Amino acid sequence: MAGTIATRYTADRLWTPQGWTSDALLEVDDGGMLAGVGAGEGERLGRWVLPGMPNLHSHAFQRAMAGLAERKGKSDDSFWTWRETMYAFAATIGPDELQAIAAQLYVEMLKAGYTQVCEFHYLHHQPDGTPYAQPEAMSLALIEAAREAGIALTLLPVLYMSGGFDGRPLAPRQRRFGHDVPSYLRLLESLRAHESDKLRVGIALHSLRAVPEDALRQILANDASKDCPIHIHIAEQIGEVQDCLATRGARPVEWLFDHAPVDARWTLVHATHLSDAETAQIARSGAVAGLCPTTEANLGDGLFPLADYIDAKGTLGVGSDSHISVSPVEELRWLEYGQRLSTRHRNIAACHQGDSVGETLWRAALHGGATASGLPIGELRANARADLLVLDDRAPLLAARDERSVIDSFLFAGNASLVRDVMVGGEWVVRGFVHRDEERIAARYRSVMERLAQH
Ligand code: NGQ
Ligand code: ZN
Repeated sequence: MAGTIATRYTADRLWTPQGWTSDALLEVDDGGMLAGVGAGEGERLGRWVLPGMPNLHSHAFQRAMAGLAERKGKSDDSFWTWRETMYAFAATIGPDELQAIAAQLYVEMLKAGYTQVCEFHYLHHQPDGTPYAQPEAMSLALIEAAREAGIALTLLPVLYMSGGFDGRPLAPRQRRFGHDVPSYLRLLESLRAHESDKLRVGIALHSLRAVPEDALRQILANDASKDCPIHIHIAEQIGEVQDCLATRGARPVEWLFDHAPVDARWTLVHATHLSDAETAQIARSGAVAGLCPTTEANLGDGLFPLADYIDAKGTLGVGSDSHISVSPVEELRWLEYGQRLSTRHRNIAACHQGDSVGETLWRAALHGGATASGLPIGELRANARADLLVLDDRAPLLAARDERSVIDSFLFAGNASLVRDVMVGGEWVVRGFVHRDEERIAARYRSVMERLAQH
């Protein structure tokens, strides 16, 4: 239900799904939703106003280990050796550390232009696997961090039950991730009590390695999984495809489609290694491909078949995943550059002559990210949440740019952020490049990191 109009803003140029419009009036109601978008005068926002970007994949705690896994190890370094480093780091994080790290990360996300984050959360219990006195303590730390930073959250508590495709038990370092189906459903139910316009609770299945077939069936049959976003890591590494073929006789994406009604509620995170048939199948299903190009590069995953997927009208969005980079600009830039490097061509994401690569990617990621988040975001239209970015129109890089070139310049021509102001749900969280609470949040983060470094 629409509330009372609280504020009227005017954008010199407003990004809409159809392109830029001039002198657009945005009416924001007192619940932070857009009551209407039309013509008229309000408080002037700036020259270039666009929807905030949803970040569809985050493991917040990993922000604090960014840069600590870049030294050569004793064996051949790979995704799997990185994972051991990550597990050791994860073991040091409790609720207070998680809240401090996540709040800092979320401030950085907002300043980079992300206004919603899908948190794929699996650090549930104490390091030895014993639940906290309050079993949802770690999830609550994330909810609180998002509230402090002012970013909207899709919280995806992760079901994690086994240590491999063969159903082997969790390794000691994975024990704190684990649930059985009933305790997982209890966690979901307790978290749903916190839902609001800025907090959605969905479901995450860690991977086909971690969720046995029978548990998948139970979750999908339960009412708790109806009508909410469902995310899963899939086909990120060749080794994973090989193990799935060996134990289940099918490739991961192929197996998933044979065992689950995959549709637009689903986000398939990474989906890097696909046969042509799997690429077409994901595109047809309406599921979102959750691409995390900077992490996928950092971990040596491989390249997603972008051109075929876009040709097949597939839905995609981006995430910052391990947070070695926190910027939708860099994710989209590297999504395109990976393809250019491997095909030795240019302008891969654009389909038709004259199409802009930047606009195509920004528009696609808004739509896919919104779908993955399960909330009315990603578009500045009536009944959507008022999540917007104002670009720095005084930046030299944007001098003399017009509607045809501004997004390409934003995505491909810079290093310093061009995001000047950020609004989430009608509230200003960043103004003039400064987050409303960044000093306190950074100071707390520093002291937590210094304490962790002493152990
Ligand atoms: C994760 N991250 O859960 O944090 C995973 C690694 C795994 C990425 N896949 C662990 N990027 O897949 O087992
Ligand atoms: Zn992940």
